[in-house]
Amino acid sequence: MIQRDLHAGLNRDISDCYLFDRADCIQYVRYYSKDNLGNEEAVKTSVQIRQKAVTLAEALDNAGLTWTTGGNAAWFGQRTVTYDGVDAAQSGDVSDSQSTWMETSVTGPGTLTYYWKISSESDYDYLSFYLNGALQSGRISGNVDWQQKTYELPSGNNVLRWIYSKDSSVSTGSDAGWVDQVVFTPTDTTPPNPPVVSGTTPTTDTTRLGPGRVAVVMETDIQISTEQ
Ligand SMILES: [Ca+2]
Ligand SMILES: [Ca+2]
Ligand SMILES: [Ca+2]
Repeated sequence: MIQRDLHAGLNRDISDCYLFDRADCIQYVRYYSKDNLGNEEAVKTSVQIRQKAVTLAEALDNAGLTWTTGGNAAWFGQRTVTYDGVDAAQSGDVSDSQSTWMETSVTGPGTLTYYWKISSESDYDYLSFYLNGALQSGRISGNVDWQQKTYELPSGNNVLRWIYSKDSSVSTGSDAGWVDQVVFTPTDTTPPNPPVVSGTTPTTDTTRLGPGRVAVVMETDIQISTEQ
């Protein structure tokens, strides 16, 4: 005799997540039951709305930059804690004595700005910014709401790295750091065009002042302009 147990052996068949709008996608989930002979039967289909994954480039609003992430966990894009109301990068989930970083590089000179925020154990678990391998002053810990940072970057390649790092014990708050709106504005180093000098060929005017005397007048118009 076939006995059907709707709970034992219930398994799921999950479809692709079909794009629903910019942030969400729809996924179909079909549930099966299995009888005592091993036959499966679909018992329920449901629809779930899921958030589409956010890339780091999307989250940090700078598609022109290439982002890498590593350490004991990966930074990721999310839409829950943001400065711009849309998306931001969040540090990966790490344990005591671990760290997680994300990195990109830009060609200077230029101005770098970004926003960051942290919720961590104050004075022990930090969100830090490294420029070309050097820790920059003003790392944050504890509960610091969104604040903007600005750096003047030297010429050449600049490696930008954000690290969330924990000491050997205690986690408080959300135990995470966030970064949003990374903007790099290169300094315009193109030399200005040299001034253009234009004018008429000098003319002479010879006037007799009297017997044997001549005054020579030379005239020209000169315009100096700078083409932008
Ligand atoms: Ca974005
Ligand atoms: Ca963003
Ligand atoms: Ca700690």
